[in-house]
Amino acid sequence: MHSSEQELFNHKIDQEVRIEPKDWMPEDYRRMLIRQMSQHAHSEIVGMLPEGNWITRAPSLRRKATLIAKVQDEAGHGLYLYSATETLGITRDETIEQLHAGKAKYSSIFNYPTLSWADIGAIGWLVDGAAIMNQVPLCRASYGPYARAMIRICKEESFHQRQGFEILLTLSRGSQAQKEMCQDAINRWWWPSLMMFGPNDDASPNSQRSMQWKIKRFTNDELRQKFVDVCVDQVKILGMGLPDKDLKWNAETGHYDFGEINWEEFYEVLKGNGPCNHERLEARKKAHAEGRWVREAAAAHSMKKNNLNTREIYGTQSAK
Ligand code: BYC
Repeated sequence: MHSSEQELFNHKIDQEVRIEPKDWMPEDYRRMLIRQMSQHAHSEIVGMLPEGNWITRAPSLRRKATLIAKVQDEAGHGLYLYSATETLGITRDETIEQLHAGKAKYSSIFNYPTLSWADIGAIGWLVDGAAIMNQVPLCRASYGPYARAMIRICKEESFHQRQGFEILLTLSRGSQAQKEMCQDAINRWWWPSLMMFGPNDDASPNSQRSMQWKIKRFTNDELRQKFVDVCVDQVKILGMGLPDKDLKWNAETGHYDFGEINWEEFYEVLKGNGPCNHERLEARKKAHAEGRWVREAAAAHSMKKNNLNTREIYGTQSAK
């Protein structure tokens, strides 16, 4: 028998038993999840913007249809994650308000511009590739609703990663100008993709507790290293290079060593000073304001439908 709720919680974490919304949980665990999950949800939604930028300019009908579907998937990911976050006792309105007020973060990567069509390929290959590396372990996160949402998200992300790689593969076999466009996109997205994994482990204030609670299963540096190792092989298939002169195989560690990340740039982006921070936040606020009538109409419709259902039920009962 367990003498306290805290012990029962610890026992569940030890035994890999999922924590569910109505279970007792420490306040700090709840807060840690709300922070990470809501920021994750915001990232999915803000992440639609750089790619949405290319829907009207996709080079063929097939590319356009695929890109629309991908951007739509990101909206779905955001919605599952907002719903999963709501199970922790915060409303969707509150989390969105935190984003719009600049209090909640979203992934640094979405503050960079998409300058050419090749960027859509690079986002798929590198950004979605980094996302998968980080998110597959989250399918085993200790909080049930988060882990379950991640399963479907990861399936869709792996399709996204492949469509991005295929865009780059096509460009890499094209004209000289297309090859250059491909290399240029890789050069610009490589370092920001490495930053997606977060600060180095010794500068990551949340990692230790998150790992103890089995929310995160690997540290930021562990996942970043796995990602680098995978990309070094994949870039060879493209016949392209990665923009890092320090990248080299280390037989002792069995991994690729890589150069120093520009952490000053990372923290500037986090502070709101990246190339597109202002633009992204304004776009979200505008969309939210312009979508107000849709939310109100949906709420009114739902209320009307519920009233009708209630009447139908009462009607049946009174006829008995
Ligand atoms: N950008 O202690 P740390 C996608 C913050 S969506 C911004 O290591 P933690 C996609 C961090 O929040 C990709 N902020 O934190 C979508 C913390 O600040 P606070 C999003 C970052 O949580 C559409 C502080 O720095 N994926 O892929 O242990 C289209 C210290 O960090 C970043 C997720 O959200 C960053 N890169 O670890 C295409 C995955 N890194 O909150 C693709 C879920 C760190 O204390 N999240 N910070 O003020 C996670 O796995 C973890 O939250 C992180 C950070 C690994 C990101």
